[in-house]
This record gives sequence, C-alpha cells and structure tokens, in this order.
Amino acid sequence: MAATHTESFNYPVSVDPYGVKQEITFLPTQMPKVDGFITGWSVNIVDATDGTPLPIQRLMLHHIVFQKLGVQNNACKNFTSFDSKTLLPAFAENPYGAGEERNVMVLPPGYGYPISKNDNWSMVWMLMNHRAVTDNALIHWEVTVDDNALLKPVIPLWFDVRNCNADPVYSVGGSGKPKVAEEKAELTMPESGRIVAAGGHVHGGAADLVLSQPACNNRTIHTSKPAWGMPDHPFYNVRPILHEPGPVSMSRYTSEQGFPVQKGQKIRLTSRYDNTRPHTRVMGIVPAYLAPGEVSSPCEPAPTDAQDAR
Ligand SMILES: [Cu+2]
Repeated sequence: MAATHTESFNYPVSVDPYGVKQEITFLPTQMPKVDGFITGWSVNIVDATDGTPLPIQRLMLHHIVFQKLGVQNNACKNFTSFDSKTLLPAFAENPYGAGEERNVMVLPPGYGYPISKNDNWSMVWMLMNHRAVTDNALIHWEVTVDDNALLKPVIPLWFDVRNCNADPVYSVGGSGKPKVAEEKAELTMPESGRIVAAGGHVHGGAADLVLSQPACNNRTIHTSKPAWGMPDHPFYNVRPILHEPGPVSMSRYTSEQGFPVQKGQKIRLTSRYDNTRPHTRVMGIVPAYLAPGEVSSPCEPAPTDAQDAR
C-alpha cells in the first residue's frame, strides 16, 4: 500500500549576542529514511521549549539550503567557496532552500523528488541574532514523503544569477539609470520535460524574478513577485542589519501540466531590482522542479493550468 506521511526534524542552534552564525551541517539521521519521493518541504526557526515560530526580533533566518550529497550538480562543475577562491567539486544538488520569505516546496499532485534510504544530506544555513543575549532555538523542517512508485520524478533546477558560489550575492549601484537594474543568468536544461513548480528568493529592493524561454520569443514562464510587510512590520525594525530586510513572501509557480522545455535549451532568470538607491549583497534565486518527458516541439504551447501561489 502506497502511503504518504510527514516527518519533522529539529536541529538545535545557539547564536551569540548580535551574532551571525553560518554552518554546513551534515544530517546523518535528520532526513526521511525512505525509498520514495519528497512531495513537500518547509522550514522554520522555532522556540526550543514550545515549538512556536520565533519572531524575527530574536533570530532571523537569512537562508538555508538543503543538499543531497554525492550527486553531480546539473548546473555547476565546482562551487566557489566563501573565500571567493577555493573551488570545491560540485557533488551536491539543491532540492530545497528558503530565506526570510520562507519559500516552501509544494509539488503538484502526481510528482515527487526521488530519495533513497541511503542518501546523504547536509544543510547550509545562516542565522542572525537580533538581541543582546545568546539565543537558543531549533531549526525545524517538515518533509512530506510518498512511497507511491507511480509518481513522476522531478529534477531540481537551481536558477541563481550568481550560481555556483557559496555566497551568491551581488550589489546594485543605485545610479537611477536605468530605474530597474537587471541581472541575467541562463541554465541549460539537462533533460526535456516540463517545469511543474518554482519558488523565489530575493532581498530588500527587489522588483521581481522572471523565468523566461529565449528560444521561444523569450516568453515568460513565471514572474515571482515579493510581498512586503507594512513599515511597522518587525522585518523592518530590527538591528543589526546584514542586508536590507527581505520580503515577507514570494509568489510561487505550480502547474500540473507543466511548462515545456527542451533538453539543451537555455532558460533565463532575470533578477530585477530597484536602481534608484544602492542595494548591497542582494540575491536572485529561483528553485524550480523539472519533470523529464518528451516534448513535441521546442516551443510547445504553455500550460493552461498554471497558478500563482503564496
Ligand atoms: Cu539571500
């Protein structure tokens, strides 16, 4: 009998007063030991005693990326380390990541990210303490797994305008010309198939993230739009700030039919930021999921069931 269930995991963290902590954490036991598929994934920072999500006045999750180890990354030969010099072989793929916007993985019905009992996992994360006292909390993640062998497997696609870097940031000058600064990156599709889901991660000052298909009149696959809190939202009233506060959410793409792409085709990510003021250390990242399969032509019609979710 095929069954689906959700498993929860915790990793205790301690961050010094006003400290920033980054770490690569190996997860020998803190991922599902299942031969099957992951269909949903979320992460939060919670109180160690009662499990409630922590307000940003205590700890801010700048980012967290989960990695399946021992798999050649489909976009990067090497990763450039935090020192901007050292090259490490890219034997890892990124099936899921999130930041302040708490991006979630939600695959449409019928799809799953394949995992096995023997997979090796790690997470790369950065937390910041916004108070003058040492803080203790849990990184808490929930993973929905399904062992239904009939699910269609998806491949993670990591669109990042500074891809293959441990610290994939860039800066927007703020000259005002043009009013919106664009950074572009293209990812070559490793297989033909259909993009069935995509999320987004940006920092303060972002306009949006656009995925498009240059080979087909550069038609838009999806625009991931930030939602900002009100000026009195805690996101915008905490110190210290490592970079401008990010959005409280980003819109996601889901389509059961999926957006058709062909093997070898380049798919473009355009990261768009306000350029009327400087914005330092920004990011433009779209984690997406491709379900391999035949497509009838390079520019097959777009799906009719695409949804914008938050
Ligand atoms: Cu970021």
